[in-house]
Amino acid sequence: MFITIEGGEGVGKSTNIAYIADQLSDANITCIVTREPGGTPLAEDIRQLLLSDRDEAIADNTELLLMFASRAQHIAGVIEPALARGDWVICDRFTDATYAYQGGGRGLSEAKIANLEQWVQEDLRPDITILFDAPITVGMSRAGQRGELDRIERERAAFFENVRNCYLMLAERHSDRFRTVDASETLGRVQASLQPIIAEMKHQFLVRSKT
Ligand code: Z5A
Repeated sequence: MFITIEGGEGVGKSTNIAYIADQLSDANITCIVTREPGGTPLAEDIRQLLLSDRDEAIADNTELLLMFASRAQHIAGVIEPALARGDWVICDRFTDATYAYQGGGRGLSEAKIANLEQWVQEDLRPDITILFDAPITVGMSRAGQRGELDRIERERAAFFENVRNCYLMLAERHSDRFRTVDASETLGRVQASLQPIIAEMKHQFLVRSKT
């Protein structure tokens, strides 16, 4: 299975990915955890280009193309080989983040993103996407406690409101694969609400093992 984890800044994606991976590995499901932008040495270099500060403004189209350049490398080097081996992949952000940040946040057209998605990914799409949703003030205050903010994290509140609204719209549109979790709750409650989703994944593992 190809599982993607989405949501705004500081909502708890990394914290809960570790929890989900532990639960799956306890059920003898071999999974790799990876992230975007990044996931291979070259893709991590592109991440640095995208997130570090520079005097020259990055044009919106450049940002979009770098996201997909990183993704193309990540798919070829990590995601497809893992899925071909039969491993599960848990990816911290994927193309829904592009729709949310470059589409919802920067205002780039959905059609442009959809073209790149088709070109770079062909028929690769996530099987399940877990959206960690919280009011932006919650995630920003959690992320802010970690210290220095990167180039995208320094955007204005309106940008992040648009990102959040776009994620919620995607969850509604793709309700077959999206599972939305209220990430504003305590960690204990968030992990309790992950239980039925993890149970669903384990069930899928049993079904797929038999076929
Ligand atoms: N980006 C893009 O624009 N387009 C794309 O296509 C892609 C990405 C793929 C890098 O992503 C940036 O790239 C991101 C979008 C853009 N930009 N921004 N801004 P990233 O995933 O590396 O960055 P991030 O969203 O900022 O992730 P993060 O900061 O690592 O946040 P997180 O993983 O969701 O949160 P966390 O580290 O697990 O938790 C944050 C803190 O909160 C931590 O101290 C936890 O202990 C605490 N925490 C977690 N859960 C709770 C609860 N429930 N209660 C209390 N405290 C909690």
